[in-house]
Amino acid sequence: MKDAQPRAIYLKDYQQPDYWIETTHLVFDLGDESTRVTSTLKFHLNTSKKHDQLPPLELVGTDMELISVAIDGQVQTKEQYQISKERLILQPVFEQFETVIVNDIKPQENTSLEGLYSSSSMFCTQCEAEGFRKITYYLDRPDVMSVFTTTVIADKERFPVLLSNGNAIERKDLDNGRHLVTWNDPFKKPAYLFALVAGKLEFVEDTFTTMSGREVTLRIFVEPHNITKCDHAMVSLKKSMRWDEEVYGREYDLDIFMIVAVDDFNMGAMENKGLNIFNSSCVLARPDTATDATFQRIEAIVAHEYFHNWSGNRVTCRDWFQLSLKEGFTVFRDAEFSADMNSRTVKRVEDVNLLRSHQFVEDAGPMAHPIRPDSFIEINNFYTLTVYEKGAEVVRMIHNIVGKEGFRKGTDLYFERHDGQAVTCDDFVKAMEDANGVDLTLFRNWYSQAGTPVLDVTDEYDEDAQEYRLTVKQSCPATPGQETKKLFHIPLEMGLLDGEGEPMPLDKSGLTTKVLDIKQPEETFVFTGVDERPLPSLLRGFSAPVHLNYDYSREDLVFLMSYDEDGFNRWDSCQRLAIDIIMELVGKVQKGEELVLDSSLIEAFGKVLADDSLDKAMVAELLHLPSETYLAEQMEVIDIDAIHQARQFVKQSLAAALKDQLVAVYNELNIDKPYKPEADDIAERTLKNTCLGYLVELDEETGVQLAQAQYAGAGNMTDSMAAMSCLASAEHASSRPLAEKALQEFADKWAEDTNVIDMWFSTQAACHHNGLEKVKELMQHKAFDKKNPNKMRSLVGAFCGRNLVNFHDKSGSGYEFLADEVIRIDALNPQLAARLINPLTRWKRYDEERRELMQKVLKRIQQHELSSDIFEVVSKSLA
Ligand code: B3K
Ligand code: ZN
Repeated sequence: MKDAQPRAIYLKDYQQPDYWIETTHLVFDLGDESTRVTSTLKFHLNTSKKHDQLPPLELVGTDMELISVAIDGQVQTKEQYQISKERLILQPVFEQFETVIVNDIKPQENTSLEGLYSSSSMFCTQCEAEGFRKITYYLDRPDVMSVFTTTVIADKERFPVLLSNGNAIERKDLDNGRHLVTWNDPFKKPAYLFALVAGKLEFVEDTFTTMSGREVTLRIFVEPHNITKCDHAMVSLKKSMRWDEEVYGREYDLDIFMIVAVDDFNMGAMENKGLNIFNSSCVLARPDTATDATFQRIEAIVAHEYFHNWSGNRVTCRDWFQLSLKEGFTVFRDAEFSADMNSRTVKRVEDVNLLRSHQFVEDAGPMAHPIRPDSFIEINNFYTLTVYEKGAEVVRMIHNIVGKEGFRKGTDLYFERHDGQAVTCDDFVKAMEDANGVDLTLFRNWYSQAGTPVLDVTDEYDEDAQEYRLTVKQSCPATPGQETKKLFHIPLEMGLLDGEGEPMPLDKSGLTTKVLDIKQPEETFVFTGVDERPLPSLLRGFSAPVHLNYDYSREDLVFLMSYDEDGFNRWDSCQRLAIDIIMELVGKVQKGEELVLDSSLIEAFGKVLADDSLDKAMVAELLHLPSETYLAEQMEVIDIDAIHQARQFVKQSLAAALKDQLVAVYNELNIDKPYKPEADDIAERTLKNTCLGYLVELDEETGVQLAQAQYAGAGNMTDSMAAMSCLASAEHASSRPLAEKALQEFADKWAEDTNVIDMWFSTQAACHHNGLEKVKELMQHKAFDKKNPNKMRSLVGAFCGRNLVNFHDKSGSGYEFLADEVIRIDALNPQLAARLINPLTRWKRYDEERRELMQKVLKRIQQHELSSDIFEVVSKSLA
């Protein structure tokens, strides 16, 4: 721990800085053991604050050695400044002044992957949120924006490529085989958007002509062995640039846009100005090395980081409490982009699935926080599904309230009003209000309140009066620090279906879908002229991130699945039906009763499989049973074994009942054609592999044989990976040796490809046939690296987050293992440790025995010297 007890900081305490920085000039001399950083900063007093005398200049900096500091050319003596582990305090004598600070850092020893660090043979940076303070002493806060000029000096042979933000303005060879490159970024930016890369890299290049006719150079830099895996990212980048011009009128602003792929990275990617740095797993793809899911992830992440150039970089956050200002908005932007590039409904289903399976869990747990938190101990703990995904849902609700054109008016005003500024979530909402003349006062509570609101809906039909009344009650459960909640403004999109499944007009205009604005604790909406009892279709398109309760019968759900004009609700009805049936079976498992599958699910799935009019990706989504995690959320006391057993039973029963159809669809789609990562082809492969996933559940050889043949003949990684994981999880005993053989062959073939091997690790770690011993064995594999985030996530993360029955083994061995790994990793890389620990934080939801075991390991972790990251998660979980 840095201090004895890390302290929380509060949004209400926000104050502007005492000084602003106009220009930042950095010189990096990259050495074999350490790097010398010389920073020249021009400051001026913030005159909008009242000062009796010139305040001290408090710079932050950690893990560095100060060599010298001068103000306006005067070298400061030790008596003239104060230095501590985290701060350098100077006393200026003029309102405007220049500092020159020289300090040494050791990137080669930096295992936190924050600040400047080394990854394989290269140097790179990660500064968001507070990594810049590991590079040099600075005002490391997002409201301090300045123009950066960066000179990088290094050995030319080992580091021929030297990159930073902006445009290269000088290149020069120096003595001793060293060289120098200077970059200038004309756009003012906060330090978190600073980046530097040095290495022996190759690049692919393309150009993009912007809407005003400027030509921009696009480069993707990778280690030489990855040069054949950049095409998809480049195509995605160009699509994103065009889309942002067409949909938001936003043009790229520098002469060059660069992406660099690195293997050691704590998250997916980072939007540094003009120089995005990516986790290699989110940029590299070739049909034989990456699955469809990876291709789609790359398209989405490249777009996300590119879109930040406006939503995040040109207009940035005032403070880190406002993180959702850029993240929620940018996730909304990338989701819309993906929806436009692929299937809109499928994208919506995927996003809602993620939100409900994971964000709802977070919102109901000990770390629950509003999308704009009002306090935190460690900001890195707040890069959450709540800030990102729920944040995007909040932006989506605004989009739906003001409409597509109104939203564009709002974003135009927001970008125009705040270009070059560091602003707040409230500024965003205000721009939407001002551009559209709407009042979002009540809506603002979405920013300040945690927890998932609940809508309880009931209805009445009065045949005589031909009136249908829908009553909606809203509530929101208490969350840590927020016992009672204010009302929300909840847009509830709905429609009514008649007995034939036809949409009914909702008013005189004949509209068949509309948004009800829920603003009261309880409200009744009356529909007149309704000539038969309708069936309501509620929360269409998942118009608000809420739990919606309405007492649908199983017949109602099957009906909605078949007839609802809203594609999302057809899927959701199918999910509700499956949940209802699985949860009933969970009860039976617990009582030791015989399990019988309700035929309505078999009929419904059979109909879906036979429906040629449906998009194949949608069919695959409809056939996906709710995840164990989402099912777990339906139980007050989670019984993971019963959930697993009931879900497996349903899967196996469906496979048995629909075997012929599944085989027929599989065969129809199992055709040999060149791989293309395009929506229709992806849909076909997804559906084919979904069918295979069912067939291997049968305790007979049909599925195993198909999987084996697919593995042997696969022409792309999607089919190869799907077949291998089907073999690994298949029920029939004949699959075991075949799975072993396939896994071995796969490992031999891909030994040199770190991203492919990660998928091999995670397939095995997540497979329910494998227990902890297998994970421990895999951790000894030569391709495993105990410090690398991708490796840790693919083994430890996949086991603890996806292999629930084995992680929650009654012995508590999974918990002890995770605690050991968290303690070990925390000393090296706190951000990674804080992500891995997540499965332990929900301990209160389990049975008493497991509760105690989990609580015990959390307390054991607490005994160690901890980072602020783990300290915060553990102490909030135990509270
Ligand atoms: N802004 C970065 C995330 C930084 C995380 C720092 N712990 C990537 C993104 O959301 O685009
Ligand atoms: Zn982002």
